[in-house]
Amino acid sequence: MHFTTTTLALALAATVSAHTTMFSVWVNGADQGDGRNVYIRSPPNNSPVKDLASTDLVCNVNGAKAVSSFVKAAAGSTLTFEWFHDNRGDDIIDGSHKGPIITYIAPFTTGNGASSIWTKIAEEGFDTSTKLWAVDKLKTNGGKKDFTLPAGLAAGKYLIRQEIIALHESDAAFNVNSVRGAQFYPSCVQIEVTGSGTAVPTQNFNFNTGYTYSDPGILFNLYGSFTSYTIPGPKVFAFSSSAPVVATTTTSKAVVVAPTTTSKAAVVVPTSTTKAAASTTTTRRPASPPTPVRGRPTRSRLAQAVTPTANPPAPVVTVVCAGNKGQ
Ligand SMILES: [Cu+2]
Repeated sequence: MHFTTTTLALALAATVSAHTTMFSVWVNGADQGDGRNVYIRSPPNNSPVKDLASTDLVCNVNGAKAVSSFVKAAAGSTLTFEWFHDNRGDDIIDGSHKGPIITYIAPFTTGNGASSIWTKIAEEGFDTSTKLWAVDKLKTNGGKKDFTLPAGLAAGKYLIRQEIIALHESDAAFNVNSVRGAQFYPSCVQIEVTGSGTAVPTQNFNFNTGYTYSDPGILFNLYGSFTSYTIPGPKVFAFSSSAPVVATTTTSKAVVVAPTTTSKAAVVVPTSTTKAAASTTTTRRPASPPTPVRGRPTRSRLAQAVTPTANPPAPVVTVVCAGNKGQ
């Protein structure tokens, strides 16, 4: 069977049955209701974005279409973003679509967000102890992904962008083979934060320049042997004034850490116990990257150096991700 890129694109566009998209937001366990085109800048369908140069990578196809409402939440709240496949509460996303879930925040803009305004506030990749991906956990959790709004975050309006990256075809880069490549499912939510915090997100990350086709978390062979996964993008940003407040939420961890270094405990604790474990193991990079391979086109030296060992030559594994299979 042979498809041209155009044919495949049309086939995908003709169905709404593929992939995943966001339904609603919960604030401290309270459902804020169907947020599609209300407080979520919902795309017209649940198809992925694969072109790293496209502004759709930031807030998806309707990223520049501001919506009318905002989710109101106090700084320090637990937010839950709820995803679904075709109908709320279904299988959420096809099981083949393994990968990380990453959450970023930016000052509110009515534009598409395609500039250096983003700060990473949460991430979950591959759990080396359980061998589970963030997507596996999302499916067993009914499509719900929790993260904590930084406790010291200054009041005001923001965009929060959560993305699922599906790695079932990411053994080839999209710019080399446009029918494959990592699949990005970005969704942007309009949030109004309340509180007396003063911390502002200042990581200034830009998706179109910060994500590259050679990032080890974007060019990744899911079917090879791997022991860890490097989540793309910057590190989770440390909001200086958030630590003392957040520390009260993770009592068990605090008890363990506190006896040795009480002052450090407050700094270490910001993320939950499980998240801390996940991010430590998944974001580890080699202490000294191997010497970059000569003569290859360069994009990111570090990514290039890591890729050959992390991703041995890909066996051709075809996972159908077309709408006509209901995926
Ligand atoms: Cu899909």
